[in-house]
This record gives sequence, structure tokens and C-alpha cells, in this order.
Amino acid sequence: MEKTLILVKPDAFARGLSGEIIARFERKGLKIIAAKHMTVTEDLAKQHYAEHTERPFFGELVSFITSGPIIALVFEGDNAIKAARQVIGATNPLEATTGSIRGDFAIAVGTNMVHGSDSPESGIREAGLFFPEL
Ligand code: DAT
Ligand code: MG
Repeated sequence: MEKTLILVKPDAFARGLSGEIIARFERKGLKIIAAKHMTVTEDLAKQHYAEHTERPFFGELVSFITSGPIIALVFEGDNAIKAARQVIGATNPLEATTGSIRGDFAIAVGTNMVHGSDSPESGIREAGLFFPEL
């Protein structure tokens, strides 16, 4: 079974949409195996977004994800990575279909509500960063 790290980002948490968002993954058939409320440190943010270090928006990524409380979760299930990314929608909310989290709740790519791992390997890596006990 695959694992995916899901982050309910600061924009979604501040808007009171955590429950709505988490419910969508559960309804899809994914199981929560870890969850916590936390604030991401700069060090953790940089490790989490390591693949984006060279991107021009890296600084904004780190400052946004550390800007306020989040909910971090690990969901498990068959094809959890693809299933969760379908629930989340395209990176740019203006390209995300209605019915997806980003399509329904967001407009800007910088504040797109949710993170979801993009491969089984990154699911394991990212889940381990946020939940070393797993
Ligand atoms: P995703 O979150 O869909 O996996 P990604 O891994 O390519 O997308 O990028 C990570 C985050 O970086 C994304 O959720 C929002 C931000 N981002 C991506 N492309 C961007 C861009 N062109 N300008 C600003 N922020 C961007
Ligand atoms: Mg990504």
C-alpha cells in the first residue's frame, strides 16, 4: 500500500476548511495513519521542498508554508499517490477541475490549499520528514 503526505496549508487552515478537505480524502477511500496540527519550521520546509531549491519561487514557497499553522497527515491506500492528487487537482487552481480541492477553493498557484506527494518514493520520504516515528 502506498503512503502520501498531505499538508492542509496555512491558507486552507486559516479559512477553516481543514475538515472539509480531510473529509474529501477519506471519502475517496484513503485511510489516515498519522495526523497532527503544527507549524512548519524553516529547516523542515527547506527539506520538504528540496526538489524546488533552484526554482525562482522557492523563497515564497518556504515563507508561505511556514507562515501559520497547518495540519499534516499521512494517508495510506492502494494507489494513494494518484488517488490523492486526483482529489487535490492541478497545481494551478485555474486549471484544476471543479470538484477537486484546488478547483473548488483556490485561485492562485501560490496559495493552493494542499500539498500531496507526487510519487511513492516522495511519499515515503515526505511522510518520514513529518512523522519520523512512522
Ligand atoms: P504540486 O503542489 O501540484 O505538487 P509542484 O510540486 O510543482 O506542485 O510545486 C510545489 C508548489 O510550488 C505548488 O503547490 C505551488 C508552488 N508553485 C508551483 N509552480 C509555481 C509557480 N510557477 N509560481 C509560484 N508558485 C508555484
Ligand atoms: Mg509537488
